[in-house]
Amino acid sequence: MKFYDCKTAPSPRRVRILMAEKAINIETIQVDLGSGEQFSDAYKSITPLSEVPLLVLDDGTSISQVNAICSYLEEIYPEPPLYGRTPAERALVESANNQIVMNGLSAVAEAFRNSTPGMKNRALPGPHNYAQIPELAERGLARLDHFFKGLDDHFASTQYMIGDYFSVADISALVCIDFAKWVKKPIPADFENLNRWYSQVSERPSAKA
Ligand SMILES: N[C@@H](CCC(=O)N[C@@H](CS)C(=O)NCC(=O)O)C(=O)O
Repeated sequence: MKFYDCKTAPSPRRVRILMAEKAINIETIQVDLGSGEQFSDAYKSITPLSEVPLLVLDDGTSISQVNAICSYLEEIYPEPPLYGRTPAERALVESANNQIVMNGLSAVAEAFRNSTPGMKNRALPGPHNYAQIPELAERGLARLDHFFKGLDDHFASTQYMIGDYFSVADISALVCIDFAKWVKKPIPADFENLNRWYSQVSERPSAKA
């Protein structure tokens, strides 16, 4: 297997943390997004999406999208389980993970990609150029305020995203909070519950991935 990564980018970090939790070692190839390597003919011949992360299996099967890659790795490296241990827990993990992607990660991406000068015409990842819409950057920041408040309320009564069980939803939320620093949105100091959870998950060795 080969894992196509960019060590500074948030999406592949979600996969890296999952791999660290499971102590998986996969040959890793860095794609330099800063210099536009994702648009090179060599990389486009592997994935027309021009995005990272990407997992290429030994038979040449190419899997894109963080959620698909992480689910695949969970199947073939089931320990420790990060997608739930019972049918109900699996449903709760998937529900929480989807909400973090929709309401958290996409809000940061919206704010970052629509306001950063270096992202001009790159308001969305992928092979097509889209102009920035400043209103979407503002909306992303407003959505993040709501997202942080929702998490702070959530962690008032629970240790992790799903009870006392550390899951892939915690990985996604951790990466989201760190990504939010790119748009100057740290966790507000008075969000004690969210800060407690963040310190706890950040201290796991996998968080360095
Ligand atoms: N929906 C994709 C999103 C992946 C994504 O946004 N990747 C970014 C890096 S964090 C990327 O490849 N950006 C390339 C670009 O901006 O041209 C997934 O879940 O894997």
